[in-house]
Amino acid sequence: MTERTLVLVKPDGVSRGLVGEVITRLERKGLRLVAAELRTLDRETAETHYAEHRERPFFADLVEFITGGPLMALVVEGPRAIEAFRALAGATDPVKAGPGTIRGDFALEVQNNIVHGSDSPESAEREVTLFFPNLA
Ligand code: RTP
Ligand code: MG
Repeated sequence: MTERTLVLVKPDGVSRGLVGEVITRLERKGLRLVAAELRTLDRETAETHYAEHRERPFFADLVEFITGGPLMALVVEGPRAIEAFRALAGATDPVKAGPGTIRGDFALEVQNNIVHGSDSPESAEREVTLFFPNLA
């Protein structure tokens, strides 16, 4: 069944010139771009996006990081797109992410891990609507 997921190339990925690399990898996998926008998040949107982590010790740093420069927001579609993109991204901690994954190939630090991908159908719906309210 076709589903949609929200992918972010985080500010570290944008500043390192990895937008094209991420898009190439997801397109090569067979996923399809539905929407794309380069934007800098305001604090409120960032805190809403990462609301599940509000009580975590890294939350303030995470919000600083994700609002610290432009990010590339993408809506991506395909069969099991949520799981498919999370597999392309690799583990949250880039040192544990396998070689061949985006995080495994391009990152070393847990916060600066290049990409975000929605983690469930419920998160995907919430996040796609947050970033692209006009998307049907
Ligand atoms: P994401 O939400 O960004 O796709 O990443 P994820 O599901 O793999 O990981 P999650 O547990 O949701 O964490 C969200 C983001 O917070 C940063 N983080 N920092 N300093 C830390 O210990 C720490 N832990 C997580 C990362 O940027 C992570 O992707
Ligand atoms: Mg997450």
